[in-house]
Amino acid sequence: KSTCILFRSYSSTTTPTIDYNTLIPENGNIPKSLLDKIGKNLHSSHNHPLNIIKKKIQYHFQSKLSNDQVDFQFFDDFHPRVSVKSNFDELLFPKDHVGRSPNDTYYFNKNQVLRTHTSAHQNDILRDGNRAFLVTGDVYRRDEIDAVHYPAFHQMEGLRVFSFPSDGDKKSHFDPSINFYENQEYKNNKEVKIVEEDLKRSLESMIRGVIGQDLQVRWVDAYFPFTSPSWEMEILFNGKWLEVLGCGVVHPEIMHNTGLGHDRAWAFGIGLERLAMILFDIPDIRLFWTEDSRFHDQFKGVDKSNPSEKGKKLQDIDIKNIKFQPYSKYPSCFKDISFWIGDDFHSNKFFEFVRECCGDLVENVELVDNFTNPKTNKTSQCYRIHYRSMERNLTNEEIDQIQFNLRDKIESSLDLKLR
Ligand code: FA5
Ligand code: MG
Repeated sequence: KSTCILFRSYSSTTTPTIDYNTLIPENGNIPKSLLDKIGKNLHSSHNHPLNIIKKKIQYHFQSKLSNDQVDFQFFDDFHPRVSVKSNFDELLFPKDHVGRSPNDTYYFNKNQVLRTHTSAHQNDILRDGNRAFLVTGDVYRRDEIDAVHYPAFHQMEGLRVFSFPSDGDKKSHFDPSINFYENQEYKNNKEVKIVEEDLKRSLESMIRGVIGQDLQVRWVDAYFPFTSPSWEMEILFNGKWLEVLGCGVVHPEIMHNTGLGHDRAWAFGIGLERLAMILFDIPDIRLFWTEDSRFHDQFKGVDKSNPSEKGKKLQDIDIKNIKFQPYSKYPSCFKDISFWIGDDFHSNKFFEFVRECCGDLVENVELVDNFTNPKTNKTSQCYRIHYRSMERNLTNEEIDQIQFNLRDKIESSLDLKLR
């Protein structure tokens, strides 16, 4: 893994020749622990750090950009159950894009998923006639387990449409014979360049407004099926470049399909946990889901607005340099588990099974050994499961019991044989 790409993202272009549809179980692949997250709406919970971040970004777009006559609409409560059409097809994901794999995405059934990103709402909102908006919501991805990865997290999507004075040519910009991901004439087009500049300027000013004026920012070329050209923004944090958002100029085919073929637009998608972790020094992504008052008390009263007064102009929230004070780091302990894997084994299924079976006490799961017997061609893997509670000391007996339960159930659920 490279140092800056901490998330497996939709910028990956690997295209194995698989029909993912055939891999989707009839009753879906969503564990109950995740279904329980739906409706928690942490991003709308007053004084929750994710709510504070959301409002700070909304405030920024509302106040800083409203002088040039754009009124950003805010959408905060779209349900995370969306169609495959919205999440992938209308965003021009190729049929064999790895993001569609049920190893990466939670499916209710062949046609409906837990949205994997807030981009899933772009097309509908554009079709409804909105020209500038922010959408915030919980998103879900099957992923590895550690301090910065959790299968449920939050994103904010931003999009803004631009019209250019027509030179009499009323043709849609979309042309199926042009490869907009590569075409240089398109990428160097004057309007596209203007949109690019506005996008980068707006996002740099937003991120500095939220994190700090002296923040160092850089742009890295990226690929997303639904934008071209595309970039990722990285910020320098504790000496390391961290990816915080993906963005780009909306693909002309999407503009065309939503009735905006003459216009251009920019769009971005930003992860809220990552920003909140930086801003408040929150060390572990699981803390966002805790109900422990020692966590929530630290953010009480930061947001002075009255949650019942909706629709009022937002005030910026002064976080007064609040830093999360860990209320004690209880010791961790680890247990190893080794098994022979079959062809159908996928590490994400294992991570998820561990999460499902052992709950949020699991802090981290790491592969510590991978061995293929040259004679039998069988592969054995050993994973180390680190346990830690955010709230209390764990006893050895308790962890033994959890690990025993895991071993007891795992063979009948996953394609593997314990060693
Ligand atoms: C997307 O999800 C695109 N929809 C972003 C986008 C929108 C591009 C509009 C262009 C136009 P990506 O998978 O890179 O891209 O995720 C975007 C951001 O979400 C990341 O930069 C990161 O901040 C956050 N993120 C992604 N995966 C995780 C994860 N597992 N845990 C926490 N945050 C994550
Ligand atoms: Mg990314």
